[in-house]
Amino acid sequence: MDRRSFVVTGAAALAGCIAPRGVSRGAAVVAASPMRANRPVPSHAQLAWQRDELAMFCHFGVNTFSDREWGDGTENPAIFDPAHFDARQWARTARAAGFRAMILTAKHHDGFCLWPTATTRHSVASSPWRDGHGDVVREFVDACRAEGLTPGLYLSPWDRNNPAYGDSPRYNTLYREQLTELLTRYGAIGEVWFDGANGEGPNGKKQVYDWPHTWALVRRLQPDAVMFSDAGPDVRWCGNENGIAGDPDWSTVDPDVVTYPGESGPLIIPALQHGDPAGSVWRPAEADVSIRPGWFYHPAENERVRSVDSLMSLYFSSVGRNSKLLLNVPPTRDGVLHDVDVARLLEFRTSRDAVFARNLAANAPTTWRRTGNHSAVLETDLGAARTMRVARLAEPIERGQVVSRYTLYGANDDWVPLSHGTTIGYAKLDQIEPTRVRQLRLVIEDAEDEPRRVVMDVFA
Ligand code: FUL
Repeated sequence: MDRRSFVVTGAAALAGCIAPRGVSRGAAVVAASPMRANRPVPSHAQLAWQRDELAMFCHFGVNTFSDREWGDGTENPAIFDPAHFDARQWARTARAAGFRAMILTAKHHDGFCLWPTATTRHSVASSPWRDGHGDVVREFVDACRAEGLTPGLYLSPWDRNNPAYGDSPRYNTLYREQLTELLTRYGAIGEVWFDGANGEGPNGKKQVYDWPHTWALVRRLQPDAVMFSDAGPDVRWCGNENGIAGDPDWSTVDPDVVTYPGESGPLIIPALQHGDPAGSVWRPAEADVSIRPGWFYHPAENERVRSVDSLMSLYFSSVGRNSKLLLNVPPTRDGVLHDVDVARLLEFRTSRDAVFARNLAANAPTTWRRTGNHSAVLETDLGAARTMRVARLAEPIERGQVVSRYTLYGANDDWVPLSHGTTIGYAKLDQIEPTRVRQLRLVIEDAEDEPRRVVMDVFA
């Protein structure tokens, strides 16, 4: 379902008051050389977020039981009763598949809260699950920690159940109370995920969100968390729900273009997809997509789980384009990940391990030389002719992102171009027609500033 059609503008004036993380706080600011402009760099939290590479999204709630994608808020909490609920199985699977973080829909648009909140009776406390004493958020967070994964939470601002929705100040206060519960009861939360959907309330009224205060609250309660939304402030949506990052994909943005979640207009999607090489704020892209057609579990989709090839292609179009992949794997009505999804995730891991098994350039002699203020050449000698299929390029992003155009050449006898590209950033993965090469030459043809030494790994 396209959330854009439910998005309404109107909060723009409220947005933009909170300082972006990359600029405001404890970022690894690098002393500028005379040639170097003062470019944005990531905070420690943004760096850690990016290095996770893979996060698993879990859409779970009353929709799981009603077989819908968007509940309307009239669902009876009695339908929520996962007989074999096991968050540890979710986390064990995620970890075995090489994921390092997980995000749970603590509340989706239907307003049903997966934790026993004091703000509404529309929650697990009114369900038969664990006799009304259960707490999905608690079990989720505990399971993540037990498996060494970073937990994250999604709290839908759009709430089709709550009578306060549409009564703007009253609902904004309630929304912040819900966030306060989530961000004070469960220890460190790595990512807080804000959706931009903004439909009408059950009372037919329009809600005007108060993003600056909401973001400030999160920053105060969980200073080390990153906040995701169309407008960040720390991590931005990549502009589609297909898991495909832009090319080019800059981690820097102009914060005056997308100023609040759900903003629409002709400039928005291109800005989300590509970022801005001249942007003043570090706000990398996250690519969200589901392993199934829907975000929630539907029995009829058991045959429509993505293939390993499709997952590999997502990996190349997200992590391989300077983004992070947030792959949704929805738990079933039993409260576990389905066998088909589990098997597919493990095959995905096996496939990645096979592709990245051996870095042919690991100990190869390599030279880096600047050829101009915005250009450089990296040369590697593999020692013997090898068949290569994938190149992984990486800029030292803790010091910023600058490369805007490059060509990779290989030679056994004659030099031939192997791939052309635009941005590199945290990681750029180039799939190459299998070619036997002994020498490799990466030519940085253009950059926003003096390029710093790029790391190149090569895989057979
Ligand atoms: C969208 C929502 O409307 C979908 O249901 C889902 O949660 C997706 C990740 O975000 O905006």
